Amino acid sequence: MQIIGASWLWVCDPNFSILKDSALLIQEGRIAQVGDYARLVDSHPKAPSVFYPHCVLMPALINPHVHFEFSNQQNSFVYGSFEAWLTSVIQQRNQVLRHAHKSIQQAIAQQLKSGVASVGAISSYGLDRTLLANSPLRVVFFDELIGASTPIEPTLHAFQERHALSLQHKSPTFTPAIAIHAPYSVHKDLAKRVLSTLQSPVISAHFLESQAELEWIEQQKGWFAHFYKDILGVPHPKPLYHSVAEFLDLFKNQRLLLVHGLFASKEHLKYAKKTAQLTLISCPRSNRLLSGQILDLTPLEKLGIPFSIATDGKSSNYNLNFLEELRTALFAYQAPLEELAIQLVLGATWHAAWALGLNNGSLQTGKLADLAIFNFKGKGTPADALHWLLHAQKAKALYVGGELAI
Ligand code: MCF
Ligand code: FE
Repeated sequence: MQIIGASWLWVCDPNFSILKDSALLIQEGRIAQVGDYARLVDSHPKAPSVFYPHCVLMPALINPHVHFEFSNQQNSFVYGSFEAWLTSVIQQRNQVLRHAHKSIQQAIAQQLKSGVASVGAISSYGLDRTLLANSPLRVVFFDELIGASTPIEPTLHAFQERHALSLQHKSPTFTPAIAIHAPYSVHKDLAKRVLSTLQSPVISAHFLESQAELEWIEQQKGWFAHFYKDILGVPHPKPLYHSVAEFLDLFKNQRLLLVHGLFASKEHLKYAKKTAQLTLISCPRSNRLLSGQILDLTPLEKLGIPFSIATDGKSSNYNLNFLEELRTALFAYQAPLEELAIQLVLGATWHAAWALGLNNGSLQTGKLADLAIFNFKGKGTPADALHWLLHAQKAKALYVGGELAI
């Protein structure tokens, strides 16, 4: 049992409640009580207690979409067009993936330093599995399925083997899950076989990240025809799905993270929301570098679709600093400033926890004691979120399941 308190406590519930001079009573890695610091100490005199003055105590942040395996990438991939980027990935990825060990460890350290305790890690090859399983991070580990060719069996068996290795690491801080790479790269029979034979508590998929992807599915033409013919050597390529809806039907009633969605129409989003338990994951720096666009939040707001921010991987970013990613979103997205800052904080806590199916992301009784503490002289008003976001550089302390991680 321990008591952790601070000058300001951000509950990170949908009302963005702020408590002054408050604390958490922590028992067996969970929040047992939330209340006034002095009163909690009085009523539990034997519990060790710590108070962080001039600080904010909030749920540890959650980065729901990272490709750790590409942490070595600096200037091997081409930016400025999604098409040029994807071509360069096909050509250069082997050299980028080599000797990635040290840079993966640095990327993990960068998460912790930015106050991130939970990640949604997209793993294409399993190179990051043991490093993540042995790290202090709470990880939802998405083995990513990719494969457009038939017969599907060789890819299916290789994936089953990769996922079986992940299942061996299953623990309270390591949840194996499945990612379907994208509509342009995963054969529907393969996706269906994987999703019907393997359980996944949550599914992640890249979705309508480029105009070319939309044109390929909806009009069966454009750059992807050239990509399949000339780069992958497929003689008569056809899209792998008849429509966007057919891709989304793979995920009926599942907890689903759709990543990017830059070229999704309101109709696509409406259908996705109806079909699955949806969260939209937006990666503003990756989107700027690859597709040259920033997500429009208006349709999400109109449809009541929750969103969270993520860094993506160094495959499409210059670092994995989650606080910098949130700040980029603050400057790039069109929305009233103070309210946007609150929504970005809630996206990184409350909504991201729901998206990944984690019992954290909010300082409420029963939640896991995954906590971040930052230096911050607040005023206790809603504008605090904005001022914190503008200046936050690194966490002063980070707890995962009540244990100090940094
Ligand atoms: O989210 C970005 C851009 N969209 C698609 N894929 C990736 C991203 N960052 C890394 N990737 C990986 C993906 O997991 O790049 C490869 C896959 O391994 C592209 S397809 C060969
Ligand atoms: Fe990605």
